[in-house]
Order: sequence, then structure tokens, then C-alpha cells
Amino acid sequence: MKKGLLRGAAAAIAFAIGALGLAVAPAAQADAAGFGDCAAGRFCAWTNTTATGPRLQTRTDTPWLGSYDNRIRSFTNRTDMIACLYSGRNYVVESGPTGSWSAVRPHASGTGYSGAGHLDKSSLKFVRTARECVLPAFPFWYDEAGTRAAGFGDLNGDRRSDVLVRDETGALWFVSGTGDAWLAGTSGWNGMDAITRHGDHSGDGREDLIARERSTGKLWLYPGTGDGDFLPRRVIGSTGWNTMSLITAVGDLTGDRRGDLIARETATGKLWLYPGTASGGLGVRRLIGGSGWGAMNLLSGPGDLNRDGRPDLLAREAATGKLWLYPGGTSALAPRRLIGSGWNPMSSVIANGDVTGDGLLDIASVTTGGTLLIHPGRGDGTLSPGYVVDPNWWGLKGAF
Ligand SMILES: [Ca+2]
Ligand SMILES: [Ca+2]
Ligand SMILES: [Ca+2]
Ligand SMILES: [Ca+2]
Repeated sequence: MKKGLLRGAAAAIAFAIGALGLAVAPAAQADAAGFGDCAAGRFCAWTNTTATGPRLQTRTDTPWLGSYDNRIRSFTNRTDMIACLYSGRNYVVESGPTGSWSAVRPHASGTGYSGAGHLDKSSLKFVRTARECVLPAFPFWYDEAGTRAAGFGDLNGDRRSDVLVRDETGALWFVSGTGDAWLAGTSGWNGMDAITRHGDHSGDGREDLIARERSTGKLWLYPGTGDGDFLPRRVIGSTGWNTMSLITAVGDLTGDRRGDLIARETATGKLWLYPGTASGGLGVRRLIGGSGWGAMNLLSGPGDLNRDGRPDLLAREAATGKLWLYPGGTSALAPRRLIGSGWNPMSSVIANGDVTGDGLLDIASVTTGGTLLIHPGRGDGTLSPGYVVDPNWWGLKGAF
């Protein structure tokens, strides 16, 4: 839970990479005679294709490859980091068609790359995630401050929507509405296969986080501190949660001012409501949807999208990519309404309140290719067409 401002200084590079189309070139595997000569924990490179002869062997950042500059024809990465290779010196990707970079993941012993594909490389740097070759570990997020508290989507209480982002190592980043970010969880989040948040569950008025642990099926509550960090977690569902394939916090559906949870049961396709309790736990579940929910592959709690006083539910239909709005009712969900199509390319749907600053709730999404879009809400339950905000949300493992 260390809080350190880690705002990236790579915005200019980010734009250059965006213009180039974000090619994270994987290094092809190939057999070559000498790869096995590279010491464990080192990155090795050679000027011939057989990984023999003079050898560069290092585990430190190298701003200029010296006698290997623009001459590397084979290499192996035996470190536990990602090795970034750049066409420019000092870890720079030149703008224009000559600029290139590669993120080289660790190779198994005895394997590596061989060929002419990296003859333009001039510098070498080691990082944790592929993004960090050219970008900060976390993406950029900005949201104008709203005039009133949204009740959800704002973990640090600054009236700006914020985002939680998981990187490829399983670290969880809090990204505020001003673009600042810090680690809210240093590791282990790849062990969670459902992560959701929507307002307060613990009863202190601060937004919390709920996550399901894949290995145990436990459901954990991470109480928010109100400033973008979390207190030690506690179990709110000890067993059985692995039978659910979609879990989302939705806000207060039952009308007792406690946040509730909705989950889809894998085997039956049934939709269950888990009411939040005064102690921050979950009460006895009740059925709110029959077997048809097996057709859905995403649930999200957008808040009261149609402004009738009840939080609503979004669901994406797997076969069609259609996005459906299910208005929340006092005891059940009202008849659904189609509000979007073409949503299957979205790997993350982020429901964190009013992003555009007009007082109406919006939706953000991230495509599988790593592009962030905003879908402004119209206030009647429908969304205006999404527009692209940022192409640099790639290389992440979910945004929440
Ligand atoms: Ca905020
Ligand atoms: Ca709370
Ligand atoms: Ca509603
Ligand atoms: Ca809005």
C-alpha cells in the first residue's frame, strides 16, 4: 500500500507510439548454437545469427549498445524482466517509419531470437511490463471535477471519477481523475478473476472494492480509505463463489441504502441478488433472473442510468455483442432495453459515474486492442455513440 506519485514522463513518447500503431513486436523464437552460453540472469546478444563469437552480456540498462549498435542478429533474455530494445539511443523510439522497439520477454534456457529483425537496435532497458518500454505502467485518465459527489466511481472523494487498473504483473493501480496514480495493491491481483466496485459496502460512506479469489472461491471486501487506498481485506463470501461466472456490484437495489451485489450462476444461468447488510456483509440471496442469463458474458452496474431513482444493470449478450439495460425495480429488474451493439470488442467496461461533466452518468470502455472510449449517457438510460479518448490502454489486465 505504498503511496508514491509515479506520474509518467513519457507522454510525448506515448503520442509517438500511438501514431506508429503500437507494435509490440514479439521476438521470434529460434534455435541457434550459442544461446546456452548466456549466464542465467543476463541478457546476451551477438552480431551473428548463431549466437557465437563476441557477446554482449548484461543485466543493466544500456543507453548505447556500442560495438553492437545496429548489429544485433541474435539474442536471448535470461533475466526475469522484460528487455526493451529501441532503434534510438537512450531508449528513444524515433518518430516516423524508422522508429521501432521490441519488448522481449524472458526466454527459456537455450532459446532466443535469431535473424535480421533487430538490426536497427541501439539501446536496451529492463522493465516489469511491456507497457513500460514506452509508457508508464498505468494509463492516463482525466475527469473534470463534478459539482456533487457521485456516490460511486470516486475512491478518493475528489468528485472526479477514478479508475483501478491491473497491470500484467498483477499490481493494482489507483489512477485518479487528474492522471496521478499510485499502487493500491503491489501484487497478487492476478489471482482475482472478478473485481468490482460500486460505492460503499462497509457502511462508512467510502467506496470499497470486492474481488473473488480464483483458487479458493472466496469473496473479499477491500474497504476503501477514502483517499484511493484500501484497508486490510476481509472475507464476505467464504465458499461457493466459484460457481458464479459474472459478479458485479450495482449499488442499492433493495432500497435500504446498502450496496448490493449481483452474480450469474454458471451452471444454471440464473441471476442472483446478494443484498448488502449493515455489517458490510451479504444477506440471503434471492433470485432476480431465470435461466436466460447464461447468454450474457458481461455484467456491469452503471448506477441509475435512466434516472428513475433505482440503480440499473448492464449486460452484454455474447452471441450478438448487444448491450442491454435492465432498469432496476423495487423487487426485480424491469423489462430490458437495447442500448448498444458492437460491444464484443470491449475487454473492460468501466462504470464510474459522470465522466463528461454534464451531470449525467456515462460509461467508459477499453477495447481488446487497448483503446479507451467514452460513451456519454443521455440521462434516459441510453448512451451516445462512444468516442476514442486514448489509444494507450494496451498491455493491461483489466480496468475497474
Ligand atoms: Ca476520484
Ligand atoms: Ca466503505
Ligand atoms: Ca434506474
Ligand atoms: Ca456525463
